[in-house]
Amino acid sequence: MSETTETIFSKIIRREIPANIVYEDDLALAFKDVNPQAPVHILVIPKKPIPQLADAESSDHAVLGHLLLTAKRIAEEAGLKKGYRVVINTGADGGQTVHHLHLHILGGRQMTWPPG
Ligand code: DGP
Repeated sequence: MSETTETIFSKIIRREIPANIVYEDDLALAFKDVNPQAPVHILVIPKKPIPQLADAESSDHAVLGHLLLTAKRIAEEAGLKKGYRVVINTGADGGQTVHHLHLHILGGRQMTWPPG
């Protein structure tokens, strides 16, 4: 398991830095990405500081399922009726820059494949 470190997302959870928060419950927080790559770009994070998907454990199955269902709910609330993409960048090759697990919800435009 990679080392658990303090990240900017921990500070957002604790309201130490501002973010445009769109959803919160006991397990998860969702807020608009500061550098949006689509008309809708929202991040969903667990409050538990799991650094990356590769560090998730069997005991995290409930929170991982909750993150996906939360992403679905937020996409519905954002009006993404035509579809959307959910992305988890993991580790260096995955392009992860913030080492606190997060799901990107991207929508409001046609996505392309393959991703970069
Ligand atoms: P990733 O490359 O998958 O680790 O994505 C990290 C995302 O986090 C990136 O799209 C930009 C976003 N981000 C980084 N710092 C902040 C911040 O301080 N506030 C918000 N709202 N988003 C941030």
